[in-house]
Amino acid sequence: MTERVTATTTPYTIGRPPFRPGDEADFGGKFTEQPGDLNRPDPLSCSAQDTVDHAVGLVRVLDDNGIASGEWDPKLDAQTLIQGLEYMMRLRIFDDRMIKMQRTGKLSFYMRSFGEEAIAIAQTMALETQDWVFPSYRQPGAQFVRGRDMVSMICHCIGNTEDNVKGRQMPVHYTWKEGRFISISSPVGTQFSQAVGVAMASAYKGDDEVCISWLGDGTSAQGDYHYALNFASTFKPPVILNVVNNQWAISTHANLATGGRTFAERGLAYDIPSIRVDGNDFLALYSVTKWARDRGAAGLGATHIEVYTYRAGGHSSSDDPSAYRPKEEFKCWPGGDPIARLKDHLIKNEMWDEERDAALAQKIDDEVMTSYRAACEFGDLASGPYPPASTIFTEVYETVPWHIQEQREELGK
Ligand SMILES: Cc1ncc(C[n+]2csc(CCOP(=O)(O)OP(=O)(O)O)c2C)c(N)n1
Ligand SMILES: [Mg+2]
Repeated sequence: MTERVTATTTPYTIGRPPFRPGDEADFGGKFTEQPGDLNRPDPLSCSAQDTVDHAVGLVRVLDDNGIASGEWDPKLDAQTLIQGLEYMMRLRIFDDRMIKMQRTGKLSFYMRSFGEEAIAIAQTMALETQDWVFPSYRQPGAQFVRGRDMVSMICHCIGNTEDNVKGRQMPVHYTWKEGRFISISSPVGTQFSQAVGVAMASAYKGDDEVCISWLGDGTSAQGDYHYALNFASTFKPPVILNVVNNQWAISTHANLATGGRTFAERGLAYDIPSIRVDGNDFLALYSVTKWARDRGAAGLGATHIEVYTYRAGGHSSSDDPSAYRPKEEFKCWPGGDPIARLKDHLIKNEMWDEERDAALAQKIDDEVMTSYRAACEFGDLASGPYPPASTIFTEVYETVPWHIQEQREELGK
């Protein structure tokens, strides 16, 4: 899966998407990499050099038949696995409801985690509650793990009177201090250097706090990514830096974001242990993240992870992916569906069954509907009410600058 597809119409070769609309997408069926291919180095003595194979290979735990094996198997108990499955199902059902709200004019914009549910959920579950989460818009699921109230999340997406940021952010650009979930910024990539900086501060203070951050394949082409890696390499703070390679940055394919073989490999040049992991394998994600946390907490510095996955849905509610990729491309992704894979694993191990699964889906659906109605009581995009215009001016500056004060007076609010 690491072979690059290149265009030869230029004097040099540049990456291009493997398939375009009208092509029959085919990723070769299954991953060639198998669970057990890669060892699990001792997290407390591992160097970047020890992860050369991990940066070009693929850490997997679940095989294509839902069986877990290999040194990376985290051997989680049934309760933890079922909890993970529940969070992932909640995220998918929640996303579907939010998209319906967007299509019916109740909120303005939305971004789903479709196909990538395991990432924020398994990785946040592998952390401790005091750890700091620096997400992109594709990891809202971390909030479910940290216990955020769903009504509050929907109120934010609507930007109504109960929105905790009072409509100042785009929908899905959550911020949630209580859960140590740092504000998502619209300019992509800022979170990486913020995570490194907070991790440096935690280490300096001697706190047992690790930071985790995610950015996308496209975003990793920006300077912010390299600044963060350079500081992480130099100061060795407790931080986990994930590049989520979901193949696409809106309509630009991942092959145009790096000239290297894999995204993970770039971390080795910074002397940071770097691992490529199957992003649709809940167990592998959990295990690699726990390993990285152990390193960070022991004072051994950063871990760089490429999370290898596929963005099954559109980039956002404003995007139509059929314009740039085959419609059914995601159906042949070798990593499959992360929810179906964990469910299958649980059923094979007699920890779960179809009846319980259907009952859980129904319970979550009811919970989402009830939360949606409760949130709309505080206002929706179509009919309001909205936060007052005065909130443009409040709670941002401790001392309001004169020009902002002047604008407020001009508006008369
Ligand atoms: C600095 C900056 N440039 C461009 C954009 C517009 N934009 C938003 S998301 C995005 C694509 C990001 O793709 P990727 O990093 O792969 O993340 P994904 O959406 O796939 O999770 C772009 C170009 C932006 N928000 N900020
Ligand atoms: Mg992407």
